Amino acid sequence: MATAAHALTPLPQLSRAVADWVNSVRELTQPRAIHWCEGTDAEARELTAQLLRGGELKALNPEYFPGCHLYRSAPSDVARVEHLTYICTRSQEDAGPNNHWMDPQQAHAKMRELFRGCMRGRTLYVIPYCMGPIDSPLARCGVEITDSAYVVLNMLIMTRAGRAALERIAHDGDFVRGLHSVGELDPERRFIMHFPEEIAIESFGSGYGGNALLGKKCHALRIASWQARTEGWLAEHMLIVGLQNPRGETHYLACAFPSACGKTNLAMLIPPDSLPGWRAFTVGDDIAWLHPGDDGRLWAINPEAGYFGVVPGTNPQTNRNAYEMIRRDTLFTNVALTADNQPWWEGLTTGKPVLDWQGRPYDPARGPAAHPNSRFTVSARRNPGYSPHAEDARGVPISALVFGGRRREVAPLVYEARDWQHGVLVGASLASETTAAAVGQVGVTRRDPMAMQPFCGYNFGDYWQHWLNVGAKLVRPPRIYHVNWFRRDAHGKFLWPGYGENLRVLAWMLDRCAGKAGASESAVGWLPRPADLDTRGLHVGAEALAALLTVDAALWRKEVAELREYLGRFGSHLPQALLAELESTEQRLA
Ligand code: OXD
Ligand code: MN
Repeated sequence: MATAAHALTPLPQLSRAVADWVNSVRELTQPRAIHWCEGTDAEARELTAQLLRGGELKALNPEYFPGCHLYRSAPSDVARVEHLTYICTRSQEDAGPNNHWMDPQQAHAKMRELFRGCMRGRTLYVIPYCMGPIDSPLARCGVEITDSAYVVLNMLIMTRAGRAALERIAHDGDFVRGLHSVGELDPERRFIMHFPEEIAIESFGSGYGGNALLGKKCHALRIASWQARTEGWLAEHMLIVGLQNPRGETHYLACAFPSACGKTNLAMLIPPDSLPGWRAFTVGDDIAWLHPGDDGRLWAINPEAGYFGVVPGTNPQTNRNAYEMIRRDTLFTNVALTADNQPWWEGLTTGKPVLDWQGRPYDPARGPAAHPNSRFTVSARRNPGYSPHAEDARGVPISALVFGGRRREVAPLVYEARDWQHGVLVGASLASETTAAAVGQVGVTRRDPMAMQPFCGYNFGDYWQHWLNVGAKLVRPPRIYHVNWFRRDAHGKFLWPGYGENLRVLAWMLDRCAGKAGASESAVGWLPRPADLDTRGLHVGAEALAALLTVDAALWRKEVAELREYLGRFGSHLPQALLAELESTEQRLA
């Protein structure tokens, strides 16, 4: 039964530790007012009204997009900033060559100067939040302090935020401290600092997504990966999807892909009409916390409660459920507008943009109408395919882990690792073309082990050893796969249709797990032969399918030589077992 509002303990009295921290931040940042977030709908409505009055939010066409709003970020603040993101550990070796590192004392001193007085004339918001179902022993809590009401609105959608989270913090004792200020949005005064040894985050100068919604990348990946290592679990950049086969059995897969490579689409997969009887259920679209269970299987929860998805490309053909989901109660960031105030983005086949993402009259000569990294923020409950088990306290059991990159060549459509140890090498070997999700050049192939290059809070060498250790605890480990939906032919055309058709590949994996599907052995792992895939109704020529399922030994020898060079950078931290796997692969390719 709901308790009357007047009977509730005031939020600042719930946790002494949180109140003391808020006080010390108040002294440093000098805000005009403090707002503790209750997490109620009324509060979200009030904050929305306030941003609408101030012109920071724009209401979208209420007939076609009820409850939807547009936010435009500063043009220099539209993506994650990996070059300004630091892991601050006492020893640089603990952060590893995969991270930018700063000494914690130096970083704190630098950030103190940036934060000093930065909230004068602003409101300081306190957002207690829980990552994961509020009653799950696998969930972890944090508190974000921010001076951005836009960040609050996002956090209210993306996490379980408010009173219940603070009650849990008061009970559990510990919480991740995340301090954020948009500052002056000056790219020259922007830093995203992580202190895993203190479970703390300090982010200044950006109001955008992964830089500012601290529960997401900063907490649920960078800090959580560190916590997971100490506690014996894994925090991964993975979607979680349940697939129900025509016999009514559901199996769950957790899939790691770099940013903007289709995780949301795969998590919300719509089975093609030619594969009747299949259904897909989304548990999560970006992050998975994986725990070895008492039964020797790997269990997963999604720490998030919403989706912060890439908008361009979303349409009824590519992702009907996402298209429907974002037509109501959705916060859009950096999309274009039509004449009748509907959001517009590249990939929509209807409507016409009149204002671009910066609010200027649309001129194709200036580039796309919507920013390529424009986003929607929406509650997971709006997803018509939201899994009935997404909120289960113990999570869902994982049958297969899938790594995938965006590669024009080299990586075949799919292959299966020989065992867990080999699978760790397969994950570590992930490489992908860069996307607009982070500032920097787009389309360059870079190493992105386990899709965690921007997100692992410690030395990758130690991280791979931790993966091996977790595998050793699993009596029934998931099988491990690698996929590439992005292979192209000599003319640059995609060989594989992707989207719902990916189900054919996932179905093969699940049949392999059940010991029912065939495969042929290659130097890099097990591949389906064309006949092993269900190709009923699939419009892919025999030649294209053969190309998709080919391992080109010459290209792979080059690939593996590059991988050896890359892994060598981790020196004594590189697990011997991984090196041995690499050597076996080299021998098979020789
Ligand atoms: C994201 C990302 O926003 O990976 O999920 O950049
Ligand atoms: Mn992501």
